[in-house]
Amino acid sequence: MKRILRYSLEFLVSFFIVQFFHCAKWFSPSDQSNVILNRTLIKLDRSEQSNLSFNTVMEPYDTIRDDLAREMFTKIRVLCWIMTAPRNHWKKARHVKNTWGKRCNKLIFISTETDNRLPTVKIAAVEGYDNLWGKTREAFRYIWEHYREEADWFLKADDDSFVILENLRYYLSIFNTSDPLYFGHKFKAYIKSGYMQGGSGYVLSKEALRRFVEIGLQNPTICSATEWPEDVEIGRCMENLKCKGMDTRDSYGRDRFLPVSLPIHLTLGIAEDTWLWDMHPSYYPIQRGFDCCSDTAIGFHQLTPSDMYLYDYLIYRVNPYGVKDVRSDIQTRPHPPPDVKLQEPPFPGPSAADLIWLKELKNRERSELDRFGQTESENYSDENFQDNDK
Ligand SMILES: *[C@@H]1O[C@H](CO)[C@@H](O)[C@H](O)[C@H]1NC(C)=O
Ligand SMILES: *[C@@H]1O[C@H](CO)[C@@H](O)[C@H](O)[C@H]1NC(C)=O
Ligand SMILES: *[C@@H]1O[C@H](CO)[C@@H](O)[C@H](O)[C@H]1NC(C)=O
Ligand SMILES: CC(=O)N[C@H]1CO[C@H](CO)[C@@H](O)[C@@H]1O
Repeated sequence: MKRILRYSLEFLVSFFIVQFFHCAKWFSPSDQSNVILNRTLIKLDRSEQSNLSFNTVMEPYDTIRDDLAREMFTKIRVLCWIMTAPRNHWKKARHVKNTWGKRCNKLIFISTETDNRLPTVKIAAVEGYDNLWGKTREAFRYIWEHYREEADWFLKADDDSFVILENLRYYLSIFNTSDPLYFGHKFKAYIKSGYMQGGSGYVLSKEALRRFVEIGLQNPTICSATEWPEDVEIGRCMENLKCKGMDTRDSYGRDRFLPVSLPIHLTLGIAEDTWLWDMHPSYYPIQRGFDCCSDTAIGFHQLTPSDMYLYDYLIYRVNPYGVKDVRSDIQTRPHPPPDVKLQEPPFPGPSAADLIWLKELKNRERSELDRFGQTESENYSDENFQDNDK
């Protein structure tokens, strides 16, 4: 009896030791994650050969299980156009089509070269980062000419943006597209009434788009024909055309359009991204931690192509078992944003003392995050996934 007990005990101990190393192997930051990522890459490459991701019919309803979302899909029609470039058709844009782009009522890729695999709309503009404004003008002109009857709202996004269309429709449901409105994350520099940052997407009402194309594009004193960052230029144009740049925060002041990567919003906060803070401060106060971001968030920015699948999976496919909707106050219509009448002055930014405190915090947290990043994800980068064009 004693011997049996001893053997059982020994077996149990060795079992746990083996399991421990087994687990440790999985959690070790070395090769394992690479292998997993590599498998994803191989899969993506195969779909290139088999045309899987490009030539499939878009079936938005496949992804919309909820009756309410389905109803919103038909009532609040959103045309999405994606600014892309020839070298990114395959590298980035197709991943938008494979993920969130499916949920737009109409999805259009604007580029300077035809590519039937996406497909793209080729517009007559010079390619290049310095020429985005020219591309934007031509894109909106094309969309107004060809698709004005097919949508109520017109979203511009990049090939590294992610948009939750259901939350966009929910937010837009309190507005009238016959009013001259435009929406996004508002920055306060350059333009008196602010402008919407381009990366997390911005949205024009039909009336704003009409004014832009029929009035603005005819008159270079209203909409400049010179090259400046496109989001600043469209902001200037919107101001001149008396289109209102709306507050898109939720009623708790949390952002719905998130201009930098989500991990930054959730940890350091965008005020501590000095580049952003010095050059392009936000119009409204911003918050960090979970209060940074609304539970009805809409636009995200700075995603790698693999992030598209990560977001899609976490937002649409995972359901924590036994948890339906943790929010008790979700309304059939959203509460208006805090500054719905656009009377708040621009947020002055932190005081000098705050800035010193922020700087210390930033150095401390960034070095902690960097250390974490080095051990956990240094080797996640892969040639095919590098975002090296900005
Ligand atoms: C990834 O796959 C390629 C071949 O497809 C191979 O050459 C490379 O060594 C792999 N990398 C890792 C980290 O497994
Ligand atoms: C991919 O599409 C092209 C053009 O439509 C076609 O010629 C080719 O056979 C397709 N490849 C596969 C593997 O289906
Ligand atoms: C939207 O505004 C237009 C013009 O101002 C008006 O005719 C229309 O009835 C409004 N629609 C709704 C749903 O309020
Ligand atoms: C943390 C980690 O595993 N880093 C490795 C990443 O890849 C380089 C080169 O392949 C290694 O030298 C690092 O040790």
